[in-house]
Formats: sequence, C-alpha cells, structure tokens
Amino acid sequence: MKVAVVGATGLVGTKMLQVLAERNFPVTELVPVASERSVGKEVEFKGKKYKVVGMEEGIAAKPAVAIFSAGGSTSTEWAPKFADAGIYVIDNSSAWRMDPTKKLVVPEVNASVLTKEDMIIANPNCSTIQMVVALQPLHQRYKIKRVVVSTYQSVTGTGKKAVDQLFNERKGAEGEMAYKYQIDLNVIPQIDVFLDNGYTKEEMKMVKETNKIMGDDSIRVTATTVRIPVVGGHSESVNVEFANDFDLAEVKDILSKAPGVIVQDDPSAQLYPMPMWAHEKDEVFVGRLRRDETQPNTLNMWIVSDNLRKGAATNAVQIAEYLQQQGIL
Ligand code: 2RA
Repeated sequence: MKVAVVGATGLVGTKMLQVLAERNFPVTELVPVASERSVGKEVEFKGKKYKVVGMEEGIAAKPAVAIFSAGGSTSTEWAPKFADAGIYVIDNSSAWRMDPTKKLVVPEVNASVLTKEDMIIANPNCSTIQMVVALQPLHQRYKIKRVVVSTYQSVTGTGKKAVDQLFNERKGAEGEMAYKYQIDLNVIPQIDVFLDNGYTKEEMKMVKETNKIMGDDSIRVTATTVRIPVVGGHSESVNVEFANDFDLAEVKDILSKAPGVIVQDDPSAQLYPMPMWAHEKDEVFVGRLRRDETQPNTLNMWIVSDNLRKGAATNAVQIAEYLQQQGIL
C-alpha cells in the first residue's frame, strides 16, 4: 500500500516512519511529504531512501492513506484536499478533533465508530490518549462520574526546539527558548495558551477529548497540565470517582486484561510506571493503584506512556491498521 507521511521530517513524523516499519504496516511505497523548506531532503524507511516531496506532489502520488503530523493550519488547509482526492487522512493535529463531523479515535476505546465514509480521522492529544486507554475498561465496569488529573509532561510533547532548550540549559549553553521560562531544574504549570476560563488549551483538550472518545458527556473531567524536565514520556496522576464501588484486586485484574495496558504495581518491590521504562514502548503503563480514602468509590492511579508513540505515532498507525483490517484501506 502506498502510504504518505505528511510532516515526515518532524519529531512525530520521524517516529511515524519508525513505527510503520516496526509494526510491519504493509507499505509498498512511502511518500514522505513536508513543507517547502524540507522538500528535496531524504528520509530513510526500511533501509531505503525516499525524497521528501511537497503537498501537491503528495496528492498526485495517490497514496491510499496519509498520516499527517504537520500542525493545525497545514491540516486545516491540506487534509480536505487529500480527502477530496480519495486519500484517507489520519491527522495528529488539533484541527479536526472537536469537529462534530469527524471521528476522534483511540483504537482500544472506540475504533468501532469508524466507517469507510470517514476520510479525515483525528488522532487525539497525547495526554488524553494514555488516560482514556486506562479509563475505558474501568468505566465499562464501574461507570466513571468524575476524573481529576494532573500531568507531568515531557519536552518532546512540545517538539525539537524544546528538547534543544533542555539540553542547552543542561550544558549551560545559550540557545532559542521554546518556553517562556527555563525548563531544566524547573516545572512549568502551563501547557499551551491560557483560555478565558483560566485553564490552558491542553487542559481543556483533556476534558473535551475524553468525553468525545469515551462517548459519554456525563463524565466530568478537570485537569492541571504541567511541563517537567523529562525528555520523553508523559506521566499522569489520576483520581477517578465511580458511580459504583470497586474491588482493588478486580481493578488490577481488569486493567491487566485491558488492551494496550500494562500494570506495573507492586509497592513491596517499589514497582510503578516511570517514563524511562515506557520509552519506545507502545503500551500505557498503570500503577500506584489505591483507594482514595477521603471519599467513597474513588481510585487513585498513575499512568505513564511514551508520548511520541502511543501518544501520537503508534495511535495513528493503529488507526491505519484498523482501517486495513476492516478492508477500508
Ligand atoms: C504536549 N500535548 O505535550 C502536547 C503534544 N501534543 O505539549
């Protein structure tokens, strides 16, 4: 199958190429697409070199599917043009996520909403993806009423410029700033811009996207999203109130059997999820499972995942795999 990766030279685009190769997605020909300044560069895929082409050329190549990670404005402009040419688009930007005519998909949770009419499919925000993978199986059993989440997000979530800022600061070197403040030896309680309600855009993404993916607007979500000086892997402290009481052993059992989840939870061995262990893994790691003793039916948990993989590239490739399994691609 001919597959285009739009934004092929960026951090997420590069990860998409890696994940497509590793998961053996049946790519017969790769069409790497990027902005004008990257056209002509080469990217490597499965030991072969491919020349990066521009948008028009990407459409003319007629891939079956285009996986986009090129930013919101590029997606707004170009995803419909690819779709009009009969090319399925899986888009990693925020451009289409809350569009009521587009599906927002985490395959473990709601792949079944997809039909062959969905020419543009939205890939959710990284911090939302890893949370809903762990919440969905518990929601099915105990029905979630409310979620309070605080995130600890790594700098790869911002992009290459932020990674450079962190390493420059560690070396004591000057360089461009991705953040308003120093990130090394610091914690920044702001991800994306502030909105009128005092929350950041990232926080409201976690609220709205969770409701849309889980298909349940009755779940109340409140979030505080925070940038920390970790290179890769997002962590989340999640407090979940259920309508029904739960049994902790059963929670562990449900999560251990849930698709895409690995439970790492053994206080006696100091075993819990950490970004360094989630690195280059496709799963969502869950631990620190314990009852919130301050109110009934409430669970505390700690969720970690590789934000460039399950939080972006892997989730997008899994959507493509699902379309292929369904005979849509
Ligand atoms: C971040 N959620 O970590 C973003 C990336 N999509 O900043």
